[in-house]
Amino acid sequence: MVQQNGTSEQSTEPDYFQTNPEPPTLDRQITLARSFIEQHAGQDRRVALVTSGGTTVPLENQTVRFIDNFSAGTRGATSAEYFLEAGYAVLFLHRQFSLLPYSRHYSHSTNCFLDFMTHNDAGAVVVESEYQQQMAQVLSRYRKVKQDNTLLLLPFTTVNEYLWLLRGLAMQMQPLGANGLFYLAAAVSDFFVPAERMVEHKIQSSEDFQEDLTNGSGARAPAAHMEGKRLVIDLDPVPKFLKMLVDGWAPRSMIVSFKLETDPSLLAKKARYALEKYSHHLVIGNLLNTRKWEVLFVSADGGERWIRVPAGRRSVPTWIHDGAQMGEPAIEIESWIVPEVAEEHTKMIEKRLSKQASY
Ligand code: PAZ
Repeated sequence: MVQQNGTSEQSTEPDYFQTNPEPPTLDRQITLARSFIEQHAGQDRRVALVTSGGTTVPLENQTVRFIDNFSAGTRGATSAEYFLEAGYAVLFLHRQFSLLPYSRHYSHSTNCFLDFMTHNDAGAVVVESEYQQQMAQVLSRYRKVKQDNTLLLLPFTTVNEYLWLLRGLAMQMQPLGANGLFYLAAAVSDFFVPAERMVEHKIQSSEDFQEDLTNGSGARAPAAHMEGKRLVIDLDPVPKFLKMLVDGWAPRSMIVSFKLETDPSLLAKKARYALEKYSHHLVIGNLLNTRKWEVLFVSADGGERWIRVPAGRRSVPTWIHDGAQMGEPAIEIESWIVPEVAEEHTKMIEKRLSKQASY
């Protein structure tokens, strides 16, 4: 496809991976993923790659400053648990130190795990009696996942690490065919600093320490640089990785992407646009302020459908009062999203099988 500026969209892939360095941990992570995928392919188990949390955009090679986004990884970590419950093995590609499946229930920002503990009469540390039941349930699900080796945690921090990992993992998942599922819940930066325009050292704010970074060569200035007292940041667009995933890296898998907006009037339009542009299977739209209790499914067959958790059953932080009744457990919207995605995945696999049988 030729864009208005005359460059080919597909040509961005080799360019990106030729000009932006491979992360030093990539080989190790891909090796771990390969043996995980082989184990589950051998057991004819479906494998979901769940992406989660936000990518960073470093402004310096020796990074002091970086651009980040809001995502805590709640959607990804929660969804991963429901995929595991549905029988999938999960590659959990997540922002380092963001929420993780199972431990998310006792994370430091909402529920400090120490608040669940107490001393018994003998002085031993034990779980408070009121939390015993809930913690026992989480613990037994976690133990089962460890025992079956159905969850592999793969961390990233920068958008560059994310892109290299996504590509590498997608290639490893190719032998799974239709049994592979991509569930792209991470908040990936749309803009970045390309390696060739990244400064090595911390950007100096004081005019007394600034150097001429182009050395009079006429080259483009570094993407982040000082102009007098002002910090100027001039970012390049991140290549359209969803296009590369659908067309090249994972042509036989089911691909589900998320679309985040803040303007309600744009959500359906943008979700449909993404689906038509990339020709994958499903876009799940959500709005920043309501994402924990409503999402919009936009599917390739033309359907658009809201899934909404009713007020009173919403899973919201305890300091927000939404009228939840005592004794009514909150519903995590992912407990509705994931079974629907899994059902669509089943339909896709059955369609493929019947097509193969008719040849
Ligand atoms: O991580 P979180 O639970 O706070 O937020 C989840 C989310 C809004 C990042 C996710 O649902 C999403 O929409 N991801 C895709 C964002 C985008 O690239 O449009």
